[in-house]
Amino acid sequence: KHKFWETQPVGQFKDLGDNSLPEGSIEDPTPLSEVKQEPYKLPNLYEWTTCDIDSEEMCTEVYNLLTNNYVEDDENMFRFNYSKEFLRWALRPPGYFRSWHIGVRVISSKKLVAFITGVPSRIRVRNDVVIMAEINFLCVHKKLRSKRLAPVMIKEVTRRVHLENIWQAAYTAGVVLPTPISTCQYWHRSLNPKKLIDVGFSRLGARMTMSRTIKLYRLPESTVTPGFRKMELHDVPAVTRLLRDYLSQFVVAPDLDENDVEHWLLPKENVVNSYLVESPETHVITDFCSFYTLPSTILGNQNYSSLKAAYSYYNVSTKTPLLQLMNDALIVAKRNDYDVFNALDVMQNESFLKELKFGPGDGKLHYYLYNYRIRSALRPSELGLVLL
Ligand code: YNC
Ligand code: MG
Repeated sequence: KHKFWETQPVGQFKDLGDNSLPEGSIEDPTPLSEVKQEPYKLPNLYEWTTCDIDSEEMCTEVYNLLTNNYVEDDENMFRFNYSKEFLRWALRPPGYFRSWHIGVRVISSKKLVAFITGVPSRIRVRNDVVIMAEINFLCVHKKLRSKRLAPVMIKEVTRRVHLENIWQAAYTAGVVLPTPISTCQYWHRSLNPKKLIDVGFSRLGARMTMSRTIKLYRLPESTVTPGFRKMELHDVPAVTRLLRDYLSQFVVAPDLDENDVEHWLLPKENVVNSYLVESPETHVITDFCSFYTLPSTILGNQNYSSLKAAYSYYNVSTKTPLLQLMNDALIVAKRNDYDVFNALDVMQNESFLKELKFGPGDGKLHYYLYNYRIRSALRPSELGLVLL
């Protein structure tokens, strides 16, 4: 059934429920001298290219490939539209390897037709902190689908990860592969219900009018928590402590240091937003929330071409109730013209989703580890990891 994935060091369906298998690495690392030195062979007419995402020209090529060929919803109404600034942010975290930003071109025309990326990350699984690659942005041009190009790209990124002496990876996908460590669900909170209904993202509920719907999702102009403000550079040490402490409760979570927090969480216009609560009395930072910006292209609508979506990222509450903190996040997202606020049911998110009027989406998101076995699937609430 999975001709490629059956050959890979991942949890296999046949082994589900076999508790005799140990947790952790599936295959031992090999000496670096035994890692294949030359790239995997592509079909004739295609060649590998390493993408210099710093170059405006290369970044535009990647942006155009993804804008036209990346992930769509099941009904092909929307397609992710990661911005160039977002791609630069996502692909250049501390310690990144340019060799892990991999493209495929048509030799004759030099047209970019496929892409896959990795970035390094420390991920803790129970008590084991493992250096992994986070694999993302796997994309094959629509005209080249179902030709088994994806397995070659996955093998090539694996080879380049191995060359850096890294042997594990984490990734998410909407499709079921061998075998998810957890299966999560997206929830959506309407901020601009009229537009969402007009473009077919949501539907008017039974016995609801448009004006009642608009009233239902209305939010106040300003946030309610005293001391709620945007995160700044000088907050990095305090936010790092807050996050490390909070994430330690989850089975799988990133092991973040100050450099990671500065990169991943310091606000970046149109890419990532972070807010915190600084106690007006003690000036202690007690709570934190963040979301990233990922618009979707609206396919085939006369009136609208883009949906502005916020995606819940990392949130920590120690003093402000999580419900109130996230309500403030919704308020700032609404004030900044987002149409919808999305969140997975990971971490403690279930505690606010229903009450803050999020509705369940139809797609699922499956989380995977490469070359790392987990005894049995985790509940979404045991996951402390959000990938982009
Ligand atoms: C997928 N999303 O099952 P089997 S998510 C992994 N992730 O293999 P072909 C996938 N594998 O089942 P197509 C996958 N989708 O026969 C399909 N596959 O064993 C497997 N879509 O290859 C599939 N982006 O080339 C099958 O399929 C084999 O032409 C079939 O290409 C697939 O970024 C794709 O959804 C996804 O652009 C490129 O459909 C194409 O259909 C496409 O014939 C729209 O491939 C965009 C899209 C995926 C977003 C993502 C995470 C990717 C993770 C890859 C796995 C990483 C492993 C770890 C490596 C480092 C290890 C170290 C150390
Ligand atoms: Mg293919």
